[in-house]
Amino acid sequence: MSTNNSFSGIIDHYASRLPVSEAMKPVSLGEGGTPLIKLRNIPRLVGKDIELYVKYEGLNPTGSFKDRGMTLAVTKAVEEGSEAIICASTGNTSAAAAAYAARAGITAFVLIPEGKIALGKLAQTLMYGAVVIQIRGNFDDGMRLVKEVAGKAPVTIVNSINPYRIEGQKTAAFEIVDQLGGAPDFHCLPVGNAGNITAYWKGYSEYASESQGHPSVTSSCPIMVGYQAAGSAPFVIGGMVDHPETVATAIRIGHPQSWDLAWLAQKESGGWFDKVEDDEILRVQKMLAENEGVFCEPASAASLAGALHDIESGKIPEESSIVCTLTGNGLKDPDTAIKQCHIQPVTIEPELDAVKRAILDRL
Ligand code: AN7
Repeated sequence: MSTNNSFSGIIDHYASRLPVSEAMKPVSLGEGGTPLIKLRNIPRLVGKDIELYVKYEGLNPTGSFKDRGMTLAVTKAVEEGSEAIICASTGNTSAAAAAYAARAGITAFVLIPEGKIALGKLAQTLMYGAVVIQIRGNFDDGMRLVKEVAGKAPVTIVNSINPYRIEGQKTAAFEIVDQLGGAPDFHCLPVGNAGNITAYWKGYSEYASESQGHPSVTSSCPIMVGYQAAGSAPFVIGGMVDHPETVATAIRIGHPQSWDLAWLAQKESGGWFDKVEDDEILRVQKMLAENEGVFCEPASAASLAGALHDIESGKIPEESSIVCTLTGNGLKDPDTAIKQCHIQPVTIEPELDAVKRAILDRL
């Protein structure tokens, strides 16, 4: 789904800032280089003087931000001689793992919670030819099993506990600073395992420390804000959740893997975690599509839904610049999208009069 053909992938583009060698052969699908879209209509609708941007990660090759980390994790796995990778996933990691494994000519094993991943993600993962293992349990069960099995079999884990995933994903923060000419005041993200908020914080921090002593580059760090679905909100509750639930299946995670690092990002940046109800997530997903022409999946809308709530309350003050990461493409989850569209298509006979009536009825 990438739109930027001149961008040759994050390893080539950011080699000097990544743990890579000259000799390395990137396993790439041209990930990264995603648009940062300034919202025009929503700030007006909410009546606030804010600069609000979305980083549209749904335009990566497999339709989510996971590609940034997966290109590096799979490149390294291949370099180290691995012939198979494994992950637990709520859907997007499995799609990315499957695609990059296909590209590298190695095998991907993915553990997914039965019946709880969006249709598009399942379709992708099967098409790319991964070995799909559905478990009668949730993501957290899958993650526990992956860790256990990886100790006993010759497979490389490519969940975000693999440090190369975080290294690859930090490049999104570099892009935002380059696109805006500096860091935003606030950066809002949906949080599941908390790998991504950890990665962004690493990216912003590295860029900011590099620009010290270079007066021409003004880069500081944003305040990091993480939003969770109300039924899967361990960072808000302050402890693990054993039976997470949410319509945003991508972030249906109760035992986050990057627990300590995410708290560090929150503390160091002066940010916070909050939760968003499912109906609010869906309302904002539709609002964004309808008013800006940007279609993201439900989990991604949690970032904007949370931000709008905090803008409304004044916790995020007027005149702030805010970036919300839209982590995945709306096409990933067609079932949830169609279910919430109250205006369904009309069906008519293939005749001019019938078309005219259908149009006039709606003007
Ligand atoms: C669209 O695919 O964990 O806080 O297994 O797919 O870094 O976990 C997905 C996570 C946000 C949360 N938005 O990111 C998986 C998986 C979307 C996602 C998250 C995910 P993290």
